[in-house]
Amino acid sequence: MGKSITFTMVKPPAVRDQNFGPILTMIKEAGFSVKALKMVELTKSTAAAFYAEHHGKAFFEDLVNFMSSGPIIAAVLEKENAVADFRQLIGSTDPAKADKGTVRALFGESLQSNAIHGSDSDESALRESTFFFNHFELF
Ligand code: FUP
Repeated sequence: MGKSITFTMVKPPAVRDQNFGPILTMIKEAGFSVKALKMVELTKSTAAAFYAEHHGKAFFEDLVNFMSSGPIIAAVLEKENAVADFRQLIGSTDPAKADKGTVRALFGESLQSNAIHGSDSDESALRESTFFFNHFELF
């Protein structure tokens, strides 16, 4: 099987608490390579556009405020079976339910503050990667 990509964001509290280093080490040790990387702060409207699929849900406004509350680190990662393998590495959305040793179990604080994002499909991975990175920023 050929290599594919996934998109990730380390969320504001995990960036603020300097957890990016250990998280990146876990990503490297799981066999992913970095195709693009940057630290940026989302505006509310940018966060709302990124999470458009959740528009109208009860948690949407809190999610938008949370994701624009400080800088995030965005990256595009490459590996065989990238989307599924990355979701296994980060664990369930709720850190309390995430498998031991996963990124969310280790660094997540709550369902909302769950340390990291991972794309849920190849289509999402492409959409999310090009949302954040242009042609000249993808290697
Ligand atoms: P995931 O694919 O695991 O990142 O989770 P979802 O796409 O279902 O949700 C996106 C983000 O919305 C989660 F990371 C956290 C937040 N969320 C809530 O705050 N409350 C919920 O009930 C569900 C999701």
